[in-house]
Amino acid sequence: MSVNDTSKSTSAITTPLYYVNDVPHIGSAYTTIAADVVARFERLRGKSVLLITGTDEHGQKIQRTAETNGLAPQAHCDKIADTFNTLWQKLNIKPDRFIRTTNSRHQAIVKEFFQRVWEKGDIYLGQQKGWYCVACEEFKEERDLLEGHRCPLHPNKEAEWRDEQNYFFRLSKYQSQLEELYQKQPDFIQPESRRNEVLNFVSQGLQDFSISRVNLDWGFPVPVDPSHTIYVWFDALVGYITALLDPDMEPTLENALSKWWPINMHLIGKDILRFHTVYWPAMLMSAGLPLPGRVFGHGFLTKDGRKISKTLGNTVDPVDLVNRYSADAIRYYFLKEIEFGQDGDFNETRFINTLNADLANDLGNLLNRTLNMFKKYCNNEVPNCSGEDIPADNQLKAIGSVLGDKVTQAYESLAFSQASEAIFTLIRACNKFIDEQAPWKLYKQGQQQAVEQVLYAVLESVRLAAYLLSPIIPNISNDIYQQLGFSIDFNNKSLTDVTEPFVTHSAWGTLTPRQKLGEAKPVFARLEQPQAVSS
Ligand code: ME8
Repeated sequence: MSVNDTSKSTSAITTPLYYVNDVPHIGSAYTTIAADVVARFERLRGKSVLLITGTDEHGQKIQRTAETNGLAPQAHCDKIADTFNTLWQKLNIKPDRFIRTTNSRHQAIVKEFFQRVWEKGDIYLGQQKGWYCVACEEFKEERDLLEGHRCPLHPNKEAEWRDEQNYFFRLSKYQSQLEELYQKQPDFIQPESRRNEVLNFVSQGLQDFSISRVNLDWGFPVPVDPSHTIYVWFDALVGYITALLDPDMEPTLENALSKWWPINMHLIGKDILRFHTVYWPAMLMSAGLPLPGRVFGHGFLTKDGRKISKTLGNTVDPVDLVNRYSADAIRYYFLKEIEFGQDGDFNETRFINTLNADLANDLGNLLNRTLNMFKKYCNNEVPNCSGEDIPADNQLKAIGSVLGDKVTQAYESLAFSQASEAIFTLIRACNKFIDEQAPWKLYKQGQQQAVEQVLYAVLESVRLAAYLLSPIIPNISNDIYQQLGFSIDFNNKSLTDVTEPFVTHSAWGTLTPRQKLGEAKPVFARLEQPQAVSS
């Protein structure tokens, strides 16, 4: 089952549950914006959507960070979890569930899940010897480490040698079932390059992995042996199930799975692909549960072409960005400028240039000049015509008539950049069309019907663009829709196909004849390049 399976009217989408070792950074914002856009698009189409995000709060990394900050682990987690919630609000991200893995309801679900896997005979006590990267919370193969046993993902940190008794999960038992899954459901792992990466990893042979730790307090006790704590990843992945519980439900596995399972899509970065496409499906197979629809592993962001890292001192603070610009600006830049799935770069000069070119000039100015012409030539109202009255060879009608389907397909495959590009092709065609048709000349020549048809075609195209862009830039779309005389609120989660049908609004020719138009107001103010930033 995938997110584009239209036969299923409910859809659960997840982001990773982020570690609370630090406040959110631009990477966590990136994934969560993308997930919010998918959720908004699904809602626009009339689906019931559950957008899940949250925080991963156990493990050695968090315990050590709390100690360094002189706080009790729970107090530390509470403080950082709040900063995630605040950022999502600022970015106009509307999660339905915010799961925190230190929640006692989650403990009940983890316990039951563990028990199922235990009863299946897939957990055993063994000796774990190896190099552990605390930052990844993962044992590493010696061959995968850099000189000095440093982890390639955290080169400034040395992996630690461990030799201890742990409980293990029989991952190796699921090798062939996993391979069968990847063959039978080729879109389970996306994009294709990530799928190949996983196939290659699995074909080298899977090894059992340890799912408990000793000498670590900050975690849930292993139900069958409280001298061990459950490995943070085993606990966190099950968080996706806990998140499905309605607030008034008893925390049982049966309840959690009753409404939204299986999850349609896990949206993650490429760094945690194995956990989601190998470990997690094997754990679910062991627990006898259906598998999620798909896992999409997007690329990594860099800043000015360099890895974002605290050590390099080039982190991008999403709170600062949203305070200086706006939620829509940030949402638009990251989804338009970076092909989702590929690595991408943040550069402030390009950020400003893109926003000015697309949102201030092409879209904002177009709306403004069009509404001004309506005021001058059409009594500030939509003419008494419909899309059908516009000749079929009108180029805007030709582009606009196929745009809904094109953009739908792009959103379904998470090709946000393609979706935006297709929409802006129409916007740019509008600007050209006005210049070519020169409605001011037609007006002077007394060709009122021709003026009305030109302006109708342009305004309708702007409307369609605003509608299709609404998952990405909901506030700007709201402003545009308002100026066109509609009362839709794209931030309202209960937009349904009954009250505001997607089929009507995503088609070209929906403007209401004789609708009074609003006052033309700028929808996106031009941005100035900050002095200190160089390209
Ligand atoms: O891995 N570019 O949490 P985490 C793009 N707790 N995305 C980035 C990024 C970057 N430079 N850096 C991080 C964990 N991300 C676990 C998850 S899930 C049950 C447990 C994003 O806080 C990206 O989505 O380290 C990546 O997968 C995630 O943050 C890692 O978040």
